[in-house]
Amino acid sequence: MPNQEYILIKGYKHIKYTVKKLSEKESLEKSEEFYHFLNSRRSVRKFSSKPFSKKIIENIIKSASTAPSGAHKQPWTFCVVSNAELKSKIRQAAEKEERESYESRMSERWKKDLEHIGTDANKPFLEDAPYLIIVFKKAYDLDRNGNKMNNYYVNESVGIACGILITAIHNAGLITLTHTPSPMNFLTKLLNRPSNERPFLLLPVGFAKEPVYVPDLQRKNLDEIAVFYE
Ligand code: IYR
Repeated sequence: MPNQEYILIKGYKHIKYTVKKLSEKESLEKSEEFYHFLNSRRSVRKFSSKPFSKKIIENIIKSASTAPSGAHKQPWTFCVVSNAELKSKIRQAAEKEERESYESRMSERWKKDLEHIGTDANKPFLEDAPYLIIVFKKAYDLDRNGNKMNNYYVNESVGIACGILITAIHNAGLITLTHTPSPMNFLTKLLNRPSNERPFLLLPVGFAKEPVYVPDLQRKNLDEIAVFYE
């Protein structure tokens, strides 16, 4: 930006920043509206293959990348898969791991806890959704000469970015769900990612295949999730 107001702090440029001022009434209304909007988000497991513009996915990813991160390292890579053959390979590999998990890796108690959600080892959404976003965390970065550069609070940073990603998906009128096949290393191989990147989360993005039903879940009340020290 030309002629942008700035000062130097310890030799580093700091630009003038202003946040749009709201009246208390506007703030209350906006916070309430946003809560209701987010409270209408649900994880949906049945996707239609209805296509939509890649530009929407690009905006969603740019939104996620506004997340704060340790030392502003932005330690993430968002891989977007729309290629049918690759989606099919991902589905096959994920279902193989999931079958193993549901059959022997997950405890009976864990499976019991999941029963009401109705998940199993079949993951058709990995082929049905027009886009899969696979989020990788960067354990470290490499400079031009291949030297390791540290990243900080990587899990926290990438977790926050994924929260914003999910919010941006909902804001665009699309659906997603957080899929965490375990172990996830097959994604590193299939997507040919470098050794400093580790798979973090997989999110199919698209539209629901109507009619769609979701579990009748209740969210915790404020007094169960917050403590006020006044
Ligand atoms: N990763 C498996 C199992 C699973 C685990 C939890 I915790 C969930 O909330 C949902 C699923 C799967 O994707 O089916």
